[in-house]
Amino acid sequence: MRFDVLTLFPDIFTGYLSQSLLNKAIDRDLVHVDVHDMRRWSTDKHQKVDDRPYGGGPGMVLCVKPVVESVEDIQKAGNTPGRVVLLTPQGRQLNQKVIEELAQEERLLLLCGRYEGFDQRVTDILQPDEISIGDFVLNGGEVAAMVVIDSVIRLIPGVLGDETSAVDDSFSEGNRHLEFAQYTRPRDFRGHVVPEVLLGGNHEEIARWRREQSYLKTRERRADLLDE
Ligand code: 6GU
Repeated sequence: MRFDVLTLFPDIFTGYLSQSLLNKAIDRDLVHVDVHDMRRWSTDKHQKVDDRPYGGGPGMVLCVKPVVESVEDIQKAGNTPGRVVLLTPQGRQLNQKVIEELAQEERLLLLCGRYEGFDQRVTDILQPDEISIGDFVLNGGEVAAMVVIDSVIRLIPGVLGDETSAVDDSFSEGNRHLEFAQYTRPRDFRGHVVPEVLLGGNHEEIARWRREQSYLKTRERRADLLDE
């Protein structure tokens, strides 16, 4: 799967992209990520890509020209045009279902906003899939773009070591419960002991205990998931 990220702050992505899981996926050609600095499409001598809003008001608005032209050029540079995703607090809210939908794509273009947002004509012309990661405000779409990449790549076959591990994830299709508690050595840490059932080796009993723990935790913390 190929991701093209369009941002004014490409350096934000370097640390994230070099983390081992993603790096391995990139080395094995399962994932390809290109980060593009939108300033490259500025025709201004100071590489300006934003301007004051018509009608007045605080802040700056990202200009239509560099944004639309960068998307057009980047689309042309690949084999197939990608689905354009615009990260904005005004978008539909991201959840695992949306992630599963995005993971079906061959290519995604992730447009990261900054400042007070984009000129409306960016949306009118590109008709992107507008996505928000929740009801809170970030300084820009970069962290949200990393959230999208991070959760989408888990679903690409071969990216995770164990192929089944994403299937069991909370919120995945057919799985609407929180995960049961896990323990590893030591058995006793300052008097906090591992539940006896996990030490016995009775797999049926362990599975039953985990299902029950998972249900109880979901009922206590996220009863809304059980209603769905
Ligand atoms: Cl995608 N962008 C910004 N700037 N703020 C957000 C967001 C995105 N999702 C939630 N808040």
